[in-house]
Amino acid sequence: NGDSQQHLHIGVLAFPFGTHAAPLLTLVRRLAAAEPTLKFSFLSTAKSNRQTFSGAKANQFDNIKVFDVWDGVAEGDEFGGNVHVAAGLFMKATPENFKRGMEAAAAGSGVKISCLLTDAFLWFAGDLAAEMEVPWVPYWTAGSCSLSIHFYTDLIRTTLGNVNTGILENIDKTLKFIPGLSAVSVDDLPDGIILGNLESPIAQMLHNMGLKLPKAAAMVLNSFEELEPATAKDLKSKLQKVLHVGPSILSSPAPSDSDETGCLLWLDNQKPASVAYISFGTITTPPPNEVLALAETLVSSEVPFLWSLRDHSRHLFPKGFVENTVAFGKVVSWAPQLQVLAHPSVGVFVTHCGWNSILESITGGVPMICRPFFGDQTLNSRMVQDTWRIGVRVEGGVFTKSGTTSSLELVLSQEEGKKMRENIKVLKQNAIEAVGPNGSSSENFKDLLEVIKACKHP
Ligand code: U2F
Repeated sequence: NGDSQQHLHIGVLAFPFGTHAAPLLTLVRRLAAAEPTLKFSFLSTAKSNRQTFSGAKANQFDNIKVFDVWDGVAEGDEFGGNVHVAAGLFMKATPENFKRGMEAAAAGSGVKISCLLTDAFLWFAGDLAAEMEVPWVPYWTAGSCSLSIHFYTDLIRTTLGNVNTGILENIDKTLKFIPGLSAVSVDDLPDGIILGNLESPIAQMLHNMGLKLPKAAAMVLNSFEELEPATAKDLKSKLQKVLHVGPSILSSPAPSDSDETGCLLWLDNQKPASVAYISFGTITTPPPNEVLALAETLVSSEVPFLWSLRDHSRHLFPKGFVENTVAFGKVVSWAPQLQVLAHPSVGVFVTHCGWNSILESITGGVPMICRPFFGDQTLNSRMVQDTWRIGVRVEGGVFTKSGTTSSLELVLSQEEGKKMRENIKVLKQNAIEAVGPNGSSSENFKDLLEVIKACKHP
């Protein structure tokens, strides 16, 4: 009842890198708005909290409190490593940093924590929740396809072998033995499943996560069942509860980004479905030779383009690139991507296949040219090309002038590109229906709310 709900306190543990904390907060805001009597404590590193709650995204909920936890960098140390190193240090600081944070949160509010809602990466939260005698609800910020890979890591290793035991010869290298993944082959798997370093902090983290998932009271995903029906069905049959509640961009639209760089105005002056929008997410810049090849392709093909590239990578452009392409191209250091992809002038998205980018491309109705780099991206690009048929991997796998030219031509001007647009329209419609009244994602969200409201103090 309402009275006991007033005492429900949900500990929210974020993974502070890439596009992870922001989608988790989006989910928390949606829950906090749906049930104002619930109290949420949002725990992440100081740096991540600063970014997540900056500017227009400042916390406006009385029932969400924000707590900083230690990032694992020794005090006084100047951290100069990349995001992978930072993630390793952070994981070493867990779960102690989160335990301390939760103690502070409980002491501050005078209410014990009754449920753990965490980024699924934080696999140890399953044990922590058991220790605290509260339910664990992990949130996977990507697709079911990649979640399934981590759930089945041991099965994949025993079926196909691995870099430590030797990859089995003369066998079918596809993942036909996993529902929904028949188009996926060994080469599409993230590093650390059967190839690469199986002992890296990230590989171990994801392997552990896969093993812990059966402990989750409910597994929540930012995807919709209709996109990956076989995988969704399979995971539902294996785990306690699997709730696809996305795409969150449709179910919980954020206030529009401001168009400081004039991208939308610029797009207004372009022809319908003519522009290549180029972005590789928040972590990656392609290697110098590939930036060069992509830039040279744009110069010679004169395909209108909008390229989001951080300022520190501009030196990778060929000399005079920005000036020489000003008649048909625009380079910005950050674009309001969601609105850009929803703009009718955009004809193709050249992307690294981060999950948020894929969902934004689907809801924008824009086919993709994929150049994946790490993690779930290669697998996502396989699904885009061969399961959903809403894009292609860039010819040759990396940007070369000839390969990129023909991929652009294929998507923007050929029959295949048109077919991709039609396919993506169907998925877009499915996504809209999923978050609409009685849609699968709407129903799953109600279910999630019930799971959380049913939490009891130990
Ligand atoms: C990690 O992905 P990234 O953060 O690199 O990429 P996305 O999931 O595609 O998210 C990028 C977000 O940043 C936004 C864009 C997306 O919401 O709209 N953005 C923007 O607004 N303007 C810009 O100029 C550029 C980007 C990881 F690397 C992936 O493998 C995972 O799939 C992903 C989710 O877990 O996290």
